[in-house]
Amino acid sequence: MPANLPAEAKRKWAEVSAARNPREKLQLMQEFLSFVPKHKGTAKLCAQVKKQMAVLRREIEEGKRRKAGRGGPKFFIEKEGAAQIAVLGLTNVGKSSLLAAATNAKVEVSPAPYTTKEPVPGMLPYEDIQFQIVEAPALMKGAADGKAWGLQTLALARNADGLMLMVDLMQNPCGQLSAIIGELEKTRILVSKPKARVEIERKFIGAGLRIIVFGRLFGCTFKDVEELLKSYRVTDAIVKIYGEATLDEVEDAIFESTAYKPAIIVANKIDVDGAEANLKLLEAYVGGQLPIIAVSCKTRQSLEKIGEALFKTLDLIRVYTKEPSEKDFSKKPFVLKKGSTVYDLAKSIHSDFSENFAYARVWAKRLVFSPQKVGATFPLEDGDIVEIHTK
Ligand SMILES: Nc1nc2c(ncn2[C@@H]2O[C@H](COP(=O)(O)OP(=O)(O)OP(=O)(O)O)[C@@H](O)[C@H]2O)c(=O)[nH]1
Ligand SMILES: [Mg+2]
Repeated sequence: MPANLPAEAKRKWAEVSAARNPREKLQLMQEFLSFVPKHKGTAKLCAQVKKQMAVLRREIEEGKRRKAGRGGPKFFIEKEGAAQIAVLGLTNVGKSSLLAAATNAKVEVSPAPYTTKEPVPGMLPYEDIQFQIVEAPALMKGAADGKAWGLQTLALARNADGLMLMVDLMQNPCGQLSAIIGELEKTRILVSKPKARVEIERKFIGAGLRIIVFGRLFGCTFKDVEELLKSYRVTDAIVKIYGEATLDEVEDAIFESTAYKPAIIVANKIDVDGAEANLKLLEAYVGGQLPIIAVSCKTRQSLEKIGEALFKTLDLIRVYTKEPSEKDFSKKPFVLKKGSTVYDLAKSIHSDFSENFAYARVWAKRLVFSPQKVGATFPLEDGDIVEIHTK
């Protein structure tokens, strides 16, 4: 990634980021590319932007088809529940069977390849929460290069909160997994935690720029980061830097190019002969890098393990709220990221709530006495009960 684009290119990218309409975005990306000098240092960036443009073009095409009443697949699925999980796999691995067996979705299961042609959502219950599981149309080699609906499936994966990589234990599961991960990597979606992570949350104009370094900057100073962001007109945002980040990685985040998605592997068809041996091969291949759940959608073996694996891998916690005037806490928890504070909870309940926050009372097993009066920065854990008091 180059750290030396001309000023007009950087300005143009600021316009791309601000554009909400796909047509306008596409046009601005085209203009952006015309300002980028073509050499080795910018080749990766150009390829990435062109891929984003290809996805936009398809989106526009689909929109037109739908307006014309000709239907066509709908690739965007509104998020629901604790998190949206995209189910990715080659054809016939049993993605629809999983939705049929573990969720409320109505799907078509068939031995014919490429049966599912548009994403199908279903809710998978886990204790007192639900995950939204979305079957993505099958991946194939070449998906990232635009084969069939590959780019849309990958865009769906990029938008999801987590991934389920599904393989068939009747076939060579290692080859399938490496094909899926290969296509993901080509569109710069990572399933293993990168050493550094940079999140840019854009804010309304006038909000100002806040940079929070949780980890450490590598080979650059805080001021370098600030200047780079400003040169791209990222002036109203909260930028969080985790791990050991270089200036290149900050620039990557500006282009929204590298995304990390927590993932679990679901190895299906454990009921068939030879599946156990294939599972051993898969375990050796993965080497503990990602959790593997061996299941059978046919016999329903171990399907109940999926919810817990997702909950753990996505680093989630459940927090129960209580009205000051009421005796009982709500049975429906708020689902937050591990490491969230009372302030994050207040914000997710209502933006007003965080502004008028006075103090909270927390009931938790780990506290010596409950409830305890706490401030906004109090770190929450799974199972905590919180009562928020406003000014
Ligand atoms: N033995 C066995 N067969 C299974 C299992 N799960 C799915 N199948 C079979 O595998 C075939 C494909 O299943 P689907 O659920 O349609 O697969 P898919 O991944 O959704 O496939 P496409 O949408 O076409 O890409 C069907 O014939 C299923 O009956 C399982 O756990 N065990
Ligand atoms: Mg299917």
